[in-house]
Amino acid sequence: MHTEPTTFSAESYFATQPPPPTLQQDVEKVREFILRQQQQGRNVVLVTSGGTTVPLELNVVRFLDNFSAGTRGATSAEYFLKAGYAVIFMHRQFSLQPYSRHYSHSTHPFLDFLDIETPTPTTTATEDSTATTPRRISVTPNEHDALLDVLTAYKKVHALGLLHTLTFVTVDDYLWLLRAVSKEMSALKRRALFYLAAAVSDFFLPRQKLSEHKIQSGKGSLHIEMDQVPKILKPMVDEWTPGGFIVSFKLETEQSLLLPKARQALERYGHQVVIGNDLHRRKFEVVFVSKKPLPSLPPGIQQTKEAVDHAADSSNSFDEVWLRIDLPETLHPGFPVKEIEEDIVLELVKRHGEWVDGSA
Ligand code: 9Z3
Repeated sequence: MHTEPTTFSAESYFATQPPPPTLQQDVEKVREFILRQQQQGRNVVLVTSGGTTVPLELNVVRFLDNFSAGTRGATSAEYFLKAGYAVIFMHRQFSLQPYSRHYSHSTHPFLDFLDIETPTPTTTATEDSTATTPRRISVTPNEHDALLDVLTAYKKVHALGLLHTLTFVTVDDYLWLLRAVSKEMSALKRRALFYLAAAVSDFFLPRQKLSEHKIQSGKGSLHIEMDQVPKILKPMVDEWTPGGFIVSFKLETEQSLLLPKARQALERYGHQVVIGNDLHRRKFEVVFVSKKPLPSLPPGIQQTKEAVDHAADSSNSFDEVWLRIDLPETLHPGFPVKEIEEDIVLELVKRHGEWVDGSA
């Protein structure tokens, strides 16, 4: 059966698509977390991370997914915590998380660097004495210091209650959670920072068009027409969290599209920063795109029409700052010397600081 595509606005989307069952509980915990941080005068950043799925069936057997492992989000969350922010880490279930990301089961499995200490045999040892001697584990010496640093930071963040974690799986979970958390964060006004690094599907299947049961293969090929996910940045900026400093990411695979698409997003949604990244260069090169402020004038003096027109001309109205880090080609080809997220977060902390104190 062919059905016409539906164009969803944010409003019609939330009016017709059901919320995830745990939304209310999640929101209450977020509210408590924000209140605690507010009482301590902390800035709070919402970091979204990892990919969203699009289920093809209600009793879901198949779904559409994307490549994101959540490295950008998990790494950035650590640097925000280091900079004194409280972090709401909203991530795709089972994607990388701050701190534990260093010991991912696929790239750096922790069992590989734990040793079992062999008990020293004594003169009176019987055959089964080792079975009763408490066995201990230790960390391989060359991993010891790095683990100690990670563990120290992790324990401190948890003892101080600075990290709150939320999970999503589908794009619907993501949209509902994002709206609810943004509204809660509006209580923080300018102290709220949004760092939208999750890889969000552009297309989805609304509940009304989902097959209830597993799609059968009997008919040969499979044709699916998906609807466009509503653009939620506009209501986020205008209604959900006025005053918040919003940073979105723009991902492209064609380098030449990066700047035009980033500028277009800023024009359309009116938020503060778009960070453009190319899929293959994202670990060592990103571009910060933001609107140029109008030149400041003495109090009481109006902007001239020329100044406003000049800024409105898109070739004049954007600041574009590239952040790049070196690649030590000879040592580890393709692997940067440091994590680019360290520089991204440093730059954003500076810009958000200016936003909070009103100088931006
Ligand atoms: C990003 O561009 C992130 O930097 C990556 C990080 C997903 C590339 P990894 O998780 O990758 O470290 O492997 N995120 C935003 C992607 C996105 O969905 N952007 C939308 C778009 O490009 C706009 S919000 O249209």
